[in-house]
Amino acid sequence: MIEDRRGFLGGIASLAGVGAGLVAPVRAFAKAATGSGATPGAMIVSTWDFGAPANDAAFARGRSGGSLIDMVEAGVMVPEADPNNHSVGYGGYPDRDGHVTLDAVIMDDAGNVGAVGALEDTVHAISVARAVMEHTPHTFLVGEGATRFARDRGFPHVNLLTPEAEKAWRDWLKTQNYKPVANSETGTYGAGRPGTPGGALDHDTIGMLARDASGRMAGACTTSGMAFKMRGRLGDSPQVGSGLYVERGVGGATSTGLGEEVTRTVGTARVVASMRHGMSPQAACEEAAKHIAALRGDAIKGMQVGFLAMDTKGRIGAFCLLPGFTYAVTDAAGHTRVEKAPSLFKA
Ligand code: SD4
Repeated sequence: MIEDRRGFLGGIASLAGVGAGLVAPVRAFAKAATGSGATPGAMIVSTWDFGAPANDAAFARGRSGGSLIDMVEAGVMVPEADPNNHSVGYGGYPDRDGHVTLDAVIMDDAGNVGAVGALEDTVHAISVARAVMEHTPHTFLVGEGATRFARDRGFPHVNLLTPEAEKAWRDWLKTQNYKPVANSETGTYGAGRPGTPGGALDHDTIGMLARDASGRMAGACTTSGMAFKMRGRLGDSPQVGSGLYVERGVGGATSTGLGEEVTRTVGTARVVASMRHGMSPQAACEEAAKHIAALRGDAIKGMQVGFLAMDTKGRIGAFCLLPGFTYAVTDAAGHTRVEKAPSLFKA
């Protein structure tokens, strides 16, 4: 666990009252989780099959009295710390210059949000995003400033480039062929060994949404972005309304896949807006994916984008461009399953 010392911005934040009320325990969640007064529907959803152990960690945090923000943070910290996951946190594939850079956002349904982009030398980007939310007057820090903020807050300096990821990068340098591969994220969860979702040109993300029995919600999204991306490239993941959006009384959505396609359509804000206007989470995810396809035509051929949404009642929606997007669902009893999302195209 990362030491959380008070940095110089801590004083500003407490003066401003930033993040007040975010750490109240989720009693309603605990009630639902123990079965009394349980509401139907999902409690936690996350992208890809490696979301399953992350959901379990989030559920455990909720059971032990954590807030929704505590839950989504604890959940996505699992793949962030996994060196075998080449697309999130430690062990992530670097940019084309050999630097591992991380993007993350965390958000609740009251408009509290924190994000970091192009963060370096820090394992838990989501915790730095949370610190931005709770200890600064800002919503988004990037690059050198984000990394300096992480050091100021006491997050340890860690070299994120593992020997395996460095070898993949050096191999890639020989050809410098850049083409994202669809669905390289999914893979081996449940096959008896840790998930290794990364292909050599992998890009992926964990996006997670959690709710309590009263329908309050929070979400988190964290990634190392596209493997071998241009230095300075930011994807959809850390951007509110693209990688993640949560709205009180409506629900939330998160995205994965080729971030540029989600960013140009502000995909998750669109999904949540459709839900606000009465669409089911499933219909809203389908509408957003179809919109990308209609807008972009041949430009998205062979590219993957996936949307995952949950409303305040725990109804889920998931839809993608190409077959292969999977997601993990945890119910109020703590049972987790992995599902396949329907797709717009056959292949
Ligand atoms: C990005 N959307 O940086 C992220 C990558 C991702 O599954 O989600 N891949 O573009």
